[in-house]
Amino acid sequence: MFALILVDIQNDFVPGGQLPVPLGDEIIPLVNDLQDSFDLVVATQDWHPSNHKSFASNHPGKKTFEKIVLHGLEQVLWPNHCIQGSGGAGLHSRLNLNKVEAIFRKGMDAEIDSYSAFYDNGYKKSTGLAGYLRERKVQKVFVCGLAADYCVFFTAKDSLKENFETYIIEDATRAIDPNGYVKAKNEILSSGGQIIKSEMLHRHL
Ligand code: VGL
Ligand code: ZN
Repeated sequence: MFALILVDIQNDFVPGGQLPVPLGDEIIPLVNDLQDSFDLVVATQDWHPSNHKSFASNHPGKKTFEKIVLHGLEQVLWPNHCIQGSGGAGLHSRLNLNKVEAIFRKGMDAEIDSYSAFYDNGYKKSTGLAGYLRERKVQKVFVCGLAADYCVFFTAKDSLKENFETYIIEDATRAIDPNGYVKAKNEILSSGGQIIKSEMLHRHL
């Protein structure tokens, strides 16, 4: 079975949002088309309380995009984004959700960030996604969405750790920082993952 994971395609991550990924909204028509080729489609939703420690606003004197150490882990300080119940946290209105069987929320613990769809950044808690995919007999996991250098990357990395055959569909993602994406891509390739373009998808299904 083949699963497609739609990572954080939320209003705050597209132009006009609080943490816009450049050209992030461009992926939506392709992501909608891709869904038809999969046995299972799931989505993730970044879903932070307003006191989340990944927000620069919760560290007086610190600026956005500054890095700190938070409970022993490197943490980028982000603008406030994807606050639970806010419009910015909503999945994008043009994203087709009809085939999405489950939405995994993440980033709800104020003390730790959570980029991956599988675990928080400190591997303290699982979202249950790996077990869910295994119960649905998924062998191949395809990742798309936002942002390529953060949540898409960490989701693909954990998917490989969980022994799924893992692909990033490159044209169905956009990065916050293009240099960060080059590094991310190399790490996925060297860990046994694959980076494909959607036009090549048929060769892998
Ligand atoms: C993300 C930064 C902070 C992402 C989420 O979805 O890539 N990036 N929270
Ligand atoms: Zn976040």
